[in-house]
Amino acid sequence: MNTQDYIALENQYNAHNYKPLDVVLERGEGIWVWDVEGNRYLDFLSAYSAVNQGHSHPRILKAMMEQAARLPLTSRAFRNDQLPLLAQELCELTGYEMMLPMNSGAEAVETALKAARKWGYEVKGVAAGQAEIIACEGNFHGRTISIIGFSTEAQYRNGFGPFTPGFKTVAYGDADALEAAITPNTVAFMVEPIQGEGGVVIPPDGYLKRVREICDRNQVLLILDEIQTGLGRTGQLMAADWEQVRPDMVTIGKALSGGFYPVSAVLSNREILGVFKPGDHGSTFGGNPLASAIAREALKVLVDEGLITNAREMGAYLKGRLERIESDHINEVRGRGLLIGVELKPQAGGARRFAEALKQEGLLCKETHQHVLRFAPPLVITRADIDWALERIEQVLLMA
Ligand code: IF1
Repeated sequence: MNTQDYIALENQYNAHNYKPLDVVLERGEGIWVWDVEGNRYLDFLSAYSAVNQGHSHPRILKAMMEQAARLPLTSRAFRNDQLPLLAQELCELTGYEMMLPMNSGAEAVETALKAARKWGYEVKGVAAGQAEIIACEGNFHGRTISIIGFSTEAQYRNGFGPFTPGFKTVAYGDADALEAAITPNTVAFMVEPIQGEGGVVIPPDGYLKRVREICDRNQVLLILDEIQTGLGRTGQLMAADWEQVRPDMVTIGKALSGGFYPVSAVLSNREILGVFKPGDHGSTFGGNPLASAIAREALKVLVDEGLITNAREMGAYLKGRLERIESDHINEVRGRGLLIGVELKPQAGGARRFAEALKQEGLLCKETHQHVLRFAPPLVITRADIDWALERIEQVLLMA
C-alpha cells in the first residue's frame, strides 16, 4: 500500500475530526520520521510536545517492553510496584508533595478542576455548588465537554452544548482582569504559562508572579497547565520556572511518557490532593504499572541527557536565526526554548501553505490558528539538525 491507499482507507473508515498533512508515517527515530514511501522528514512538532525525548527512545522502549512482559495493568483495586516509585521520583524531581496519575491531559485537567472545587467547599468554605473557576481567553486545556465549555474557540464549542456551569474567562496576560473577576466563590485560576494552541502566546514579563500574588491574597488556587509547556519544552523543567512561580497544582502529560503511552498527572500538596477520599475519583488505566514504568524512564532520560538545558540553548539558537530571516511574510517570532511560533502576516495567505511547502522540503510542522507556524522539535535536536531545518525554513519563508 502507498500513501494514497492509506489516506483512502482513513477517509473511509475514520471520522474526519482532523485535517492532517497528507503524509503517512511508518517509522520514527530521534528527530526523524519516515513515510511509507521511505521519505525522511524532520519532525518539528514532536506530537505536540509529547515526544520531547525523541521518537522511540531506546531506553524508554526497553523499559516499556520489560514492564509489558511483566505486568501491564492491575487496576487501582490492587497496588503495583511501579506507581509508588513514579510518584516518589516525580515529586522529588518537581518538588511537590503528592501526585494523582491519570492518562490523557484532559483527564489531568478535569482532575485538577475537581480537586479545586472540592478544596473550595471543604477548605475555603465556599457554599455547596457555588464554586467558580477562572480560565483565560484563547485557552486550550483539552476536549471534554466541561473543558470546551470555557474555551473561547467557537469551533471547539459549536454543537457540543449545553456546558458545565461555574467557569468564566478573562483576558490572557492581564493580571488586573483576573483580580477584577475574582469573587468570594472563586476557588481557582487555571492558565497555561505559554498559550501553545493560542499561537505560542507569551504573557508579559511578571504576569505569572502577579497572578501568584493575586491568588495568594484571595485564597484562590493557582493551577498551571504545563501539559504542553512542561517537562523541558521551554528550556526549564516547567515553563513557570522562568519566573520562579510555584502553582498550587500543575497538570503534566504528553512528554511524561516520551510519546510511548498516554500518561498524565496532577502534582500538588497534601492539603489539596487530600480532598480525594477513596472512591471519589479514578480511572481504569490511571497509574497502571506500564504507564508508571514508562514515565519513570522518560523522566530519567530528560534529566540524564540534559534535554532541558539543550532545549534552552537550541531554542535560543533557533529563535535567533528565525528572527534574522528577512521575509516579508513574517510578522513576529515568539517562543521560549523549543516552543516557537512564527506568526505570519495575514497577506501571507495563511500558515498552512507554508507547512505544506515545508513538508515537500522534508520538514513536518503544524500551523496553529491560521497564521502561526509552530516549531517544536524533540529536545534531543542538535545545532547541525537545526541548521539543516533552517536551510529549508528560510527557503520556504522567502517564497512568494
Ligand atoms: C487536539 C491543541 C496542542 C494541551 C494543553 C491540555 C491538553 C493539551 C496545554 C489536553 C493537548 C493537544 C490536543 C490535540 C492537539 C494538541 C494541541 F492544538 F489541541 F491545542 F498541543 F496545542 N492542556 N493538546 O496542549 O491533553 O487530552 O490531548 O492529552 O486535541 O487536537 P490531551
